[in-house]
Amino acid sequence: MAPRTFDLPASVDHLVIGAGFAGLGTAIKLAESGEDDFLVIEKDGGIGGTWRANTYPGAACDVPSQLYSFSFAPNPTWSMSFSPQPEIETYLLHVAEESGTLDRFAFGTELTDARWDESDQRWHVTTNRGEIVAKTLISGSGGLSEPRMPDVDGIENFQGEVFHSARWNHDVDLNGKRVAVIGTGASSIQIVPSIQPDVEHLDVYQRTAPYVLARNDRPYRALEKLLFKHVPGVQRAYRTGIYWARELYVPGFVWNPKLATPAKKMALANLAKGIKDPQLRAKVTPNYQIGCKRILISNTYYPALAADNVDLVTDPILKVTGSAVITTDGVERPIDVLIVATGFQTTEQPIAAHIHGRDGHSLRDVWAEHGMASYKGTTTRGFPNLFQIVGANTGLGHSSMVFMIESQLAYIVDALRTMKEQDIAVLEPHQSAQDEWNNDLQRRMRRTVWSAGGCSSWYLDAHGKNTTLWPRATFTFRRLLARFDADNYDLEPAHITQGADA
Ligand code: N01
Repeated sequence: MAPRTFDLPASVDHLVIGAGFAGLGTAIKLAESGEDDFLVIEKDGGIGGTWRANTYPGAACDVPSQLYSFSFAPNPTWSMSFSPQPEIETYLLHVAEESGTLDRFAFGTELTDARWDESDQRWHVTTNRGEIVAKTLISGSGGLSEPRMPDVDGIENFQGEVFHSARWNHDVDLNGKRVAVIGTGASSIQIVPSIQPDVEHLDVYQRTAPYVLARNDRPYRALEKLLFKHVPGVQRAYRTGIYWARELYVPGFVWNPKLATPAKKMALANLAKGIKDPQLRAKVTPNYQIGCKRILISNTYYPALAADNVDLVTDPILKVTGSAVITTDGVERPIDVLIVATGFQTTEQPIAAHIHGRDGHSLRDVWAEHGMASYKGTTTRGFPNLFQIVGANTGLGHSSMVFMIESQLAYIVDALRTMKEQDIAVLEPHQSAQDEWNNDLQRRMRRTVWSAGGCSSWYLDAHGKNTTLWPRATFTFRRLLARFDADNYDLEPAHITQGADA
């Protein structure tokens, strides 16, 4: 799809940031609810968000597509139970086209600054393509969008090709090359088996071993696809079954890690099946509780590690030179290409630095001392009429983020309906409601596997506080956000006459 460019409007009712699942879902729900005056700005050139940005070899979803898709836009043509990235990107584009909202998307448009102006009760937003004034700002900028480069000494001096997993350089031919991959997270375990057969040699630098379960992936049969398309309820039944199977992980994560013992046994069986060499097995056996870091799924990662042209390196990296990686034991491993699969900036969302609230402070300033904190992961004291999708403590380690996004969309749409019905110009959560919400979350967090599981992970911020994950069942999140709770908000009417003597 060629990116559309058009002059930005001077003002809109609702300005949406990002064209991934969150931004697209917002556009569709705004249009459905009659809130037609909106614009979605997206810095990239098209629809898709993370599913457009992550094009590395082997990129695929580790949540089944029946669940990792909009409930209101089922796709009967998924080829596999876990969809590859290109299919998800195509799905999102198709949903956007069908929704009739595509003409409200301005691509190549990046928010550089947003300031709440008390005098006109509006957000004043600066983009690389001009200014826009908006009643509400709805951010769907994504929790996993900004790559995090590793703090490895000398990496900038490397003379070969170096790129992050989320910014894959498709111009680099890996055939016959000596390649290093830093990191063994969800991205790496998809990349490693995809490139291993082609490269001359592959060094995989592991800091912490992940738990890897078998990936029960399979192509959908023609009959299933026919049923999905023509027999009402079949696809929904699949989705419901997958939802509840995934929800079974919650007790082991948030109540008692012992309940996750069966999952641990399955992961260790997958390891034993994939790797026969006892020394390599020992190196990749995790030493913390399952679930503490994201549980990964793959049938091909362990066999790839066991291949003759792969070395798993567990000695810490000392530095990178112009042509090699040197570990602390003094071993130098020459390479042609360095791939960093070291994840994303999760606990300090980059957009937070650009959004300035009532008193001029940015979200980043406000969150600097105690970490990200919002009300219901959606609204934030001091930032009137700002809605964040996939905000603080809305992430999941076990199920579909699309479920959480749809829960937040219902809340936001109900908030906008309330504003309209009650002639409210400005809403902002009570400090007490926000504090109570976060105190409760952090109290629940203490006994979760993410806090007590003996690992460090991207779920935790610099203070060791979990500001990313939701520590309860996902249906509880949905219930708590089902209705906009005006009682927990300061609500202001519009200033009487803007610009007139008062
Ligand atoms: O990133 P990660 P990711 N030296 O942060 C290591 C989603 N996702 O891109 O564990 C050496 O998980 C780091 O080591 P350690 C999913 O939510 C989904 O893989 O911190 N190593 C770790 O091994 C996922 O959780 C899909 O000790 C360093 C790795 O880099 C999230 O994205 C697919 C290092 C980073 O792992 C992020 O996954 C892919 C250093 N200096 C991703 N710094 C789906 O299928 C970091 N590491 C849906």
